[in-house]
Amino acid sequence: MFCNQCEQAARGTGCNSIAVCGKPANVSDLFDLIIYQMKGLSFFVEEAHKKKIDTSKYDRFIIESLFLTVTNVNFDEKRVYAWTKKADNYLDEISGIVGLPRNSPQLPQAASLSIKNWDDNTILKEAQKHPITNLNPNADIQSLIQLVTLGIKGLSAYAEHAAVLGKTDQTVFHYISSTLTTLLNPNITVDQLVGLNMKCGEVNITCMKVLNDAHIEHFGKPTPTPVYSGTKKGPAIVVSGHDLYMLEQLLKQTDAAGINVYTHGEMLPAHGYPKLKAHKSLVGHFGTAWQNQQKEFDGQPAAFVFNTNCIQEPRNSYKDRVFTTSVVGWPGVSHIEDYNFEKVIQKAKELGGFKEDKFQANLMTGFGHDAVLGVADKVIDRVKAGAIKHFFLVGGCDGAKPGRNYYTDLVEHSPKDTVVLTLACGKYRFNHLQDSLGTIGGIPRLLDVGQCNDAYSAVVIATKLAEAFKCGINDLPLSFVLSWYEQKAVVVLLSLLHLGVKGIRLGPTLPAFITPNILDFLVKNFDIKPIGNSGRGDLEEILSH
Ligand code: FSO
Repeated sequence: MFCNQCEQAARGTGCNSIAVCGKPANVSDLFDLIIYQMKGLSFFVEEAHKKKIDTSKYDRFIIESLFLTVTNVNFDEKRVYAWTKKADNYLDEISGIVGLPRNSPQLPQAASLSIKNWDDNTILKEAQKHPITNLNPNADIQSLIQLVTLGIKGLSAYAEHAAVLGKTDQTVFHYISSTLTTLLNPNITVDQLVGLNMKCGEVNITCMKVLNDAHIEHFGKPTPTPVYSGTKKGPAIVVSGHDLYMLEQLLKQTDAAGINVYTHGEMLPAHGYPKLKAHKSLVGHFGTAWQNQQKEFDGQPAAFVFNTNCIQEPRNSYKDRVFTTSVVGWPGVSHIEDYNFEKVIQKAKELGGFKEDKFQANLMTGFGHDAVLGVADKVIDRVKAGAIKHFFLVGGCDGAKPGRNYYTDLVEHSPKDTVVLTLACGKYRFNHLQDSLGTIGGIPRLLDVGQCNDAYSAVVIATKLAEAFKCGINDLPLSFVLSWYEQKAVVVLLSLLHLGVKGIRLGPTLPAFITPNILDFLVKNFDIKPIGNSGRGDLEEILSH
């Protein structure tokens, strides 16, 4: 194996025996094979388009497969081996539909490779021939191939969240299948790849809009909502991930069962949606960001459901009460296929739940673009009056590295005439500071816009502010300070670059798959910079301009 797709890449270069995230070497190799198979499947999808054949079944399978390979999603080798076989069946099926047998000489190898009747060992050996980290001898081309491939993984995750809610967009599917097919060309050029990367960012904005609309259509517009963080006496289920549809299905079943349901990590923004908070069993929020789960779940008398990333190895003290849904997997952990949460409810009852009410804090969430733009006049007045001097978007992923205290430092020391918008799990570095940060004329200084996919809301807010002040986004008193960890953050970054946002500060370290030349390109064209040594130092620099 060699994997450098996330911010934890060992020694800043890559993991080559067992991954820092805990992914075994064979699973990492199999992920490479799945990407290769998806390139083959994309080739057939493109052929099917030429013949006007409906490809929706295969489009959906491609995004699910790529989502499966995102960091901290699936660690279960049995399910991953089975997935490679499933992919092979899809390849067989579509080759029949488009009338191109898999042994046709004109097919690319990714489309003709058949693993039918192969044993696990043979599949693994084949997987090792297709590392996504070594596809092109030119390091810069290789770097751009990885950037776009990882961007497509993140895009696929968002497309799958929307698809679960019944919303899809052909632009997204067409971009993915045509790009994966183009990546099969060994003579692909730097210019082509730069274009594909920028397009990935553009298509992701469409995708995040589709997801945002799907959330609003299904659950109502999020509104600012205080969330009880802590525990309440009684049987408990804690839900971690991003999938609001899964949460809704669980809440329908727990309302009648007398079980308390808590959000964890990226599920916190669920409390802002009217149709979700109407459920009486949704009682509050438990814990903080994904990387604290082992400590926070240790020995707790609650059942835990992971509906997307980020899952970590469950300790023995709670492994028996962990459940996964959708593409998430951990070996030896129960997987729920059909939104029937009877087993989870049963487990929560058996465990008895928390013994007492233990309040920790009130966390505010639900400042989506509708809520923020609802007070846009007030915000604009405060800016014109000089009461708000600067906006920061401090968002992205949280992670385990110590350098992430930078984000706490920056927000904690942001001057009283500044407003911080935040999104994704990186908010846990500072959302406990909400009360001490206070308000400006009734507007909270820290606004939680939502999950990482709600970067769309942040883009809408920035665009509307720019319109109100008759300027471009880069002319606003707005600075982007981002933290990244996995591939959804990669695609959000590509979206910001597509919008022409300049001067983004990115940390805690730069991606291992970016070469010095590509970094130079990003610096020259987008003025992208690594975060400095301290949040305070960067604050001073930002505000001095
Ligand atoms: Fe975080 Fe994990 Fe949402 Fe990521 S929980 S790290 S960018 O999966 O998706 O923000």
